[in-house]
Amino acid sequence: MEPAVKSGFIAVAGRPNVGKSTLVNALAGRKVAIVSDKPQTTRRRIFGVANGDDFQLVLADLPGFQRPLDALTERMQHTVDTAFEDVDGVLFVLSARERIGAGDKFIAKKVYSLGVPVVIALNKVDRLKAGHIAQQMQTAAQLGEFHAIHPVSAKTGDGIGQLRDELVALLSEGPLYFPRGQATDMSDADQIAELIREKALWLTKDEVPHAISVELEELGEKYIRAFLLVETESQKQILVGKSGAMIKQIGTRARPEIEALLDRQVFLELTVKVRPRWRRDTTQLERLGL
Ligand SMILES: Nc1nc2c(ncn2[C@@H]2O[C@H](COP(=O)(O)OP(=O)(O)OP(=O)(O)O)[C@@H](O)[C@H]2O)c(=O)[nH]1
Ligand SMILES: [Mg+2]
Repeated sequence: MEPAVKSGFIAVAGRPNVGKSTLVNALAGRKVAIVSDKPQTTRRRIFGVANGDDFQLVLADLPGFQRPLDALTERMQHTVDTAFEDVDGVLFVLSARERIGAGDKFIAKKVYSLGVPVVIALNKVDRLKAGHIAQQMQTAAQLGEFHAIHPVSAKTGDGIGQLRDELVALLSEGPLYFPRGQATDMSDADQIAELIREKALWLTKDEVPHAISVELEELGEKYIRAFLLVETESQKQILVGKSGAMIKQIGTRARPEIEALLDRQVFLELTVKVRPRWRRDTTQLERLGL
């Protein structure tokens, strides 16, 4: 018989770009969620699983809280709102590098009203002066009745072990929700599409990153074909690049990670396509799993 484990779900909340996905990856000990320097990288809920000998901590990585602008961001915010049902706690992520302000207060109002313990991760403390960190800790503490507060760096791994222990302590005895060794609920196809999108996000700027979506067309033993969807012809030109340089660069960066995920060599074929207004079109969004 399997020995008893402590298990449960923790929702990860915070403003866009504070490092929620980086933190989920650090806690899970594996890259499950894509990360970029652009806000609104995460578009739907992703489970990242941290497995220990006697625990299974399931983290729900979420889009950042935001004011909806179109059908896509509306659905992203809906995902966030519904993700708070039936969790054992909330990991409220703040960036120590930014002013803790109105956006964080708005989120605090929501998470402190759920009736579950709220653990604050004050992230991005790497290379910050101790005095500044202490000040930010104080401001963070004033946001509500927190259960615990941890200064961490998801990037360097500083404080991650203690934070994991803190979250595991919130769980009670329960079943294994995922087989041991499985770190996410995402299919290979979804992870591949996300990895391609991640590389495209890092290489583009302004409005372009927000207009990109990736659709996997073929996932074969050898060949992987994917479409990068954008909304306009000019975005397409940017993504293709001069003589195809940009799309080639995206492929070159994505392929090694895809090969590591699948544990085999593949040919990756990427095509950029214009799909006008896909962010406003619910049929398109559903097709893209958003
Ligand atoms: N210096 C530093 N940068 C970090 C740290 N954690 C995350 N970042 C950076 O912050 C940026 C955003 O990281 P993400 O993990 O994508 O942030 P997110 O909160 O998931 O963002 P959304 O999904 O857009 O809401 C990236 O450039 C990360 O490399 C950290 O501990 N220290
Ligand atoms: Mg994210």
